[in-house]
Amino acid sequence: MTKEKILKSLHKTYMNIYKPIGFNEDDYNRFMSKIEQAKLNRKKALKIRDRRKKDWYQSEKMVGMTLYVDLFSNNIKGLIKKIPYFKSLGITFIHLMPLLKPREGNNDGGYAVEDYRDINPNLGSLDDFKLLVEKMHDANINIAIDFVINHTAKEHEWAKKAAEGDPFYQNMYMMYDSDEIPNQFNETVPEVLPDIYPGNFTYYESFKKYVFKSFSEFQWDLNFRNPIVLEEILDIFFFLANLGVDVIRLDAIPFIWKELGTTCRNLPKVHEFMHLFYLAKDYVCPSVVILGEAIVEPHEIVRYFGTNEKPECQLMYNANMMVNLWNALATRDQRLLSIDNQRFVLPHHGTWINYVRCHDDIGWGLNEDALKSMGFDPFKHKQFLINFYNGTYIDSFAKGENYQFNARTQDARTNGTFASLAGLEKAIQQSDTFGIEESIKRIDLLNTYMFSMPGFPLIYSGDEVAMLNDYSHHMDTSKLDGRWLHRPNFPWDKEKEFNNSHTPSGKVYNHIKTLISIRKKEKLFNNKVEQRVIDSKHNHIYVGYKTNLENSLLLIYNFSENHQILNLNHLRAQGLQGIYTDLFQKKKIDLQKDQLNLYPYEYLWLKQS
Ligand code: OTU
Repeated sequence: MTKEKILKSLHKTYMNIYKPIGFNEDDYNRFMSKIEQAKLNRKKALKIRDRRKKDWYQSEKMVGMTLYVDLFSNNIKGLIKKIPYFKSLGITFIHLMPLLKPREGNNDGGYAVEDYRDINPNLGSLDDFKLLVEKMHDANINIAIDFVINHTAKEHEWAKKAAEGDPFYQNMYMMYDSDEIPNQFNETVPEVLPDIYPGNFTYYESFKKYVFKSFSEFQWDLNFRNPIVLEEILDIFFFLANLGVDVIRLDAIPFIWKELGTTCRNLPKVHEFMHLFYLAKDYVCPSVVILGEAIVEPHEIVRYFGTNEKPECQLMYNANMMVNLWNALATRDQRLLSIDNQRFVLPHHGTWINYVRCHDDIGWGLNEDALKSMGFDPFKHKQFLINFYNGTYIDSFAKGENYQFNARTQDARTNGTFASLAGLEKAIQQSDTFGIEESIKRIDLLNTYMFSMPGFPLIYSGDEVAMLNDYSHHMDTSKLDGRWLHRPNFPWDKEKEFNNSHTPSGKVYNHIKTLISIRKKEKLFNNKVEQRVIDSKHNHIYVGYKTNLENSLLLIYNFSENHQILNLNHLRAQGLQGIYTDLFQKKKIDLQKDQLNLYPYEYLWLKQS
């Protein structure tokens, strides 16, 4: 976009948001003067970084990892020492879980920020962080950090001044004198944490106000109707960008705009804000990438990419594929993956972050229409998945726990590590050697699948060495939230096992290492190359196809623990032919044959040149 075009669109978007609620050119000029200032403040070294290819994050070389600094390496200095670990694996992108200064005690894993302009003192200082970014960049690793824009901790200085009664700061939050408006909101706004922090408001006797809070009591929602809030938030955005951060993860974006009579999720104004963020960052720091965090219905997630004409986020979490993978593992049925993987066309800048597990729970948001068309009752099916993964279902291999169980609706989400949910924990407990082997096959299958999908893979640290659930958090009063089940300390004491392919962690680790090295060498994994889903006419077998002018890749996955036979007629009928070579085992497959026999949980990346 040209400078003139960005400025024109900024004006238009700003006015779309603020004109209908009574703001004018003066407010816009104040907003713009902050943006111009941020452009002047952009550091020289980073301006050079800004010149790199705009689509750098779409490369096949992108392989991500998410980690908590304290759980992984105690602190930032410790993390710098671990750079060789990432290099030897081949990681090129690291998302550091919240590390800005949080409130003390329970802070939702850092998602309750007290000071956005400082680092959590338990992890280090701003200087440590700057050094970390420098060293990571030297090692060709991009850095992402969280920016929690929907809420601050109630200990943030704005919140403290609001609680002291200062109306200027009270207007930065959503505060009400009586329960009249809160009650109206409650009629239509669902609860996020009905179990631990029910309701959407908290009443504070000390300053006699009802305060809007979507999440925990100590996380107060910001009031984006107040343009000062936007200005402050953008100012912090540029402050973070100026620290050299490459990707900024905007947390909980669906929640930032509220309107009476609605669910206060995914409202049209949120999309105007996301476009505004995109334009502002394109103007000030064009190489910085916006990652949106919206774990909502699939058709709502995809809207946060915006369009070619009106871009919003460049990266989004592919939550839909993540749930479909766990569904496929439990049912051995891949059809939802096939259906959903061809549902949306993304704008050019839009890129999925593919993942199997993350620091949050799994919410069972499946494509209900597709389920119905397959003859499943969506409610019963969700109950099956909940019980399968909490391990109560009779034939389940999984060991997980319910999260936010709602007795009225019987609804629940699921906690647990990748390996425990995939069966490794149960098999180890039962000294079941065959079960251990089978669970590793499941883990390898899911990782392989995730690594081959359009977008780029993101490993949740610990999963690369098959970490099991951590039950010790039950003893820690600041970790009462059930999600700590899958947030264990990284097992450096077992580091020797990682490269020992006779142990489960070694097996999983080695396979990931192989995936990374193959993926980085294969141009067909660039995000620009689309993937076509091939109808395998087989519930257990997923087939995908990628091609550019020179080469093609055929991706085949057997989601069952039994041998399966793929009828190659169906592939030929869809225009595929010739001889392919598997990138893992080097075996050759001729599509002229009648059928392909697949081993239990077998995966193939077949290449034709
Ligand atoms: C995010 O998640 C973070 O990932 C969580 O760790 C935080 O607790 C939370 O925000 C509050 O800061 O409910 O299950 O659509 O789904 O923001 C995950 C967005 C969450 C929400 C998402 C939230």
